[in-house]
Amino acid sequence: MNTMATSNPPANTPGIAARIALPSEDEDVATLRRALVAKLAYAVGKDPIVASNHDWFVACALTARDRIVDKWFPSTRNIYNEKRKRVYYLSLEFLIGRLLSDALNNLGLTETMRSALRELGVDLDQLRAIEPDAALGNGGLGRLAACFMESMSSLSVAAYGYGIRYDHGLFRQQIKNGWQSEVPENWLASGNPWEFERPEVLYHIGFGGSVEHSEDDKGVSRYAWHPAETVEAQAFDTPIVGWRGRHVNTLRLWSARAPDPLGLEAFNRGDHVAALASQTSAQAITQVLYPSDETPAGEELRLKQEYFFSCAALQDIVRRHMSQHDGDIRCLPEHVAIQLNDTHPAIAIPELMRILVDVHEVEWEEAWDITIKVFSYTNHTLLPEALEHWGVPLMERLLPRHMQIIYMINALHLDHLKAEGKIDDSELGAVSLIDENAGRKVRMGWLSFIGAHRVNGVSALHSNLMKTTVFSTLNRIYPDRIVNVTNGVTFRRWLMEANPGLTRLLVDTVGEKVLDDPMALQDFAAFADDAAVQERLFGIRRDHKADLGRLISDRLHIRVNPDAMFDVQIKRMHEYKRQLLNILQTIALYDSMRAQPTREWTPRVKIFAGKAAASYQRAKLIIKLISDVANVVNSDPTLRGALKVVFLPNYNVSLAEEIIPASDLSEQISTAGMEASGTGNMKLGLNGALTIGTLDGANVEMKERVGDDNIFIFGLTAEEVEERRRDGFGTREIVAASPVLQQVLEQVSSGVFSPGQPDLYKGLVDDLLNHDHFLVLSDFEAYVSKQREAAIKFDTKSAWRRSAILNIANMGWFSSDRAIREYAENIWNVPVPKV
Ligand code: NBG
Repeated sequence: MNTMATSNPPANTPGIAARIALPSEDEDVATLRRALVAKLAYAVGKDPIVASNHDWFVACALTARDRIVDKWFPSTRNIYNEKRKRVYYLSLEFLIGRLLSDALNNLGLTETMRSALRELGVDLDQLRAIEPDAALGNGGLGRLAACFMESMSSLSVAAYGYGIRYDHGLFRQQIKNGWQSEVPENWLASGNPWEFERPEVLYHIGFGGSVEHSEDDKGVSRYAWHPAETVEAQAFDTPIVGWRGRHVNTLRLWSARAPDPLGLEAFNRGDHVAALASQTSAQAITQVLYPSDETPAGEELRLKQEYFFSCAALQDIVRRHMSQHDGDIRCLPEHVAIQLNDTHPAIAIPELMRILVDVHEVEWEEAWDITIKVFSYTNHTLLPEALEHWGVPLMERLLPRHMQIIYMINALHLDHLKAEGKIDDSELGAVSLIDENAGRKVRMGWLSFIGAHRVNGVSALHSNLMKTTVFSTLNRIYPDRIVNVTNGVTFRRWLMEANPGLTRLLVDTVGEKVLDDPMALQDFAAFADDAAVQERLFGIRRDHKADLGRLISDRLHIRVNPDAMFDVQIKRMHEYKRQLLNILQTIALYDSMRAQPTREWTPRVKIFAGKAAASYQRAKLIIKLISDVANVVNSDPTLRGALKVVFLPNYNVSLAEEIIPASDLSEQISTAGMEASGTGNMKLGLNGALTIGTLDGANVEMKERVGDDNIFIFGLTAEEVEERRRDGFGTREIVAASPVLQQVLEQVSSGVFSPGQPDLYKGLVDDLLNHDHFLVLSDFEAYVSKQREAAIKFDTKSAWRRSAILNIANMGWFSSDRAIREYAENIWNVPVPKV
């Protein structure tokens, strides 16, 4: 037995680096202190005597950034000198959250910085909490992009991230009387110390106008696009430092502005508003993430955003390539791999064709060959409503040349398939890039598929379903194109920074190698039955639960018992994720507790957090139901605190970092076949939570790795879901057979939780009974009985703890480092340097 593990240091003192000398941690406290004071004076312009915590945060971030920059230049120079192939990750979302802990942790400076600040009378943790959370993403897709950026830096893959610098990002969620409302997120209000503004990196982005056709001397048709409107894309660079400061990549985000910001003639005429109109309309492009696309204007703005950043990125990529490779555009695929994160940047495909054919006069066939070799595409969802389609009239108006190119791609694609005998006439409609069914629309998913050499899903199940559902015909025609890369998460953020106590325990038990090699976590399995290790682990976890309890009490004035099971569902609010199933089970549990108040119930805290899309009324109603149930349950004295329900507002990355290390039970209960992967499941498992979930997304692979005894799997499989949907739901029979369910539905429907508005949830329940598309009722009993099993196991401390250890030990494979290696090898064809 490892005796080190039995020593019991204070569970939650942060900073593994204090005990583990990292190579870069050679800067001493005094030097750093001097650097901080100098920054405060000369960059922030404040005297330490009057400096606020925010001033110190900026000084601290700038001090860290200097050290990142010192590593940034050599990284960039190496890539350049070695003529390394670069990866370009195009994403509408980069949900990076706060960066201070990432920077300090990866530089190995956390403890030195803490001490330097302490000598100045400043507390590092308070500074961390001040940093605004960069909400440049919505959910898993955006957080994945952020984890991938960090892993690419950690693995020294030469990479750029390209996206949008939203002034307001995703909205801030407020909950008033149980209802969600949205207010703009002002993350830039006090500046952003991490970024470098690049006024000189500026590209023109055109919209609208006309296409001029001509013939050159050889009689070849040439096309020139003359846009009617131009906006400027200006770059802002954020350096992303990898683990141990080995390598630094760039996240380049674009901000929009008008080439002519002030119409002076109008201004002098006294029409001040008109004078600013072009600036306002340009800036609208980079105001918010996911502007509502319910109106035609909103739809147009969304397409403008997508073209805006794709076009700026491509101009930047091509400029860099041409300057480095003697103006030879034809060797682009040897030096450039572009990953399309979902279809949002799919317009980059016709844009590259336009650059190649119209600007560089490459012949069509060769241009198409180059394009396919350069691009690859990740699909993140099979939900039909999320597959982007742009109306042909809108495309023709906004991007006339691109529409022509898409028509051409389509015609050649269909001709080719027919000539090769790969499809017959009846299948033409299914593979065409233009959907003729309900108004003519461009299928961006199809465009991405045929314009990329690899198309990947994000879990084994999801990739297989891609082959058999949405992309079945295309997959038959191009059988090697779809590959799988199961998602991963960066352990630097989700283990080391979010849970330093656990990190230290892992170092003490399995050794320092665990900091560099996530697979070394496997060795932790040897401690599964070690009582001392169990004790220490659960001491650490209890401290996190107490912290989260304080946060809940501060924000919501609800008191929770840190020894209760923290049963957690944190993710976007969506019907397929089935927060509704969870709250119905909560009501059933509440009913049982009230019916038998003297029984020894496993105390539970049900924790929910997540945003609903602004226009998604049903999801907002489910938030309201959770809040209403919380009000009733939390104030019921008969329960004596055995059950609490909490909805934490404004879920974001930093809130996730607080909740995850404090979670016991991880709710991953989507309707099977609908969650592409999930990544919260991995983060929670890594921190020692046990999963209750369906056989969906990456849960399937988690089950294979942690073993059936260490995960609570229930419910219909993806195939069974399909069958149910085909053969009818039989909801009335299901309800008739379950008195518990009957009672729960009756309570919700009759207004027990909404006495002021007794009919509020009637429609919700009626819909479940009539058309339970997400199979909430079908899975209800199985879920309730798994929840009972989970409670029994929770009460058997040693069994639960053993499973928690085995979850942590088997999560190594779900590191985003593994995922990035797979992309590098199977998709991008770039070497991953050995460290
Ligand atoms: C999400 C899926 C998740 C998946 C992430 C990252 C979108 C459109 N999709 O299951 O719902 O984990 O992508 O791949 O955000």
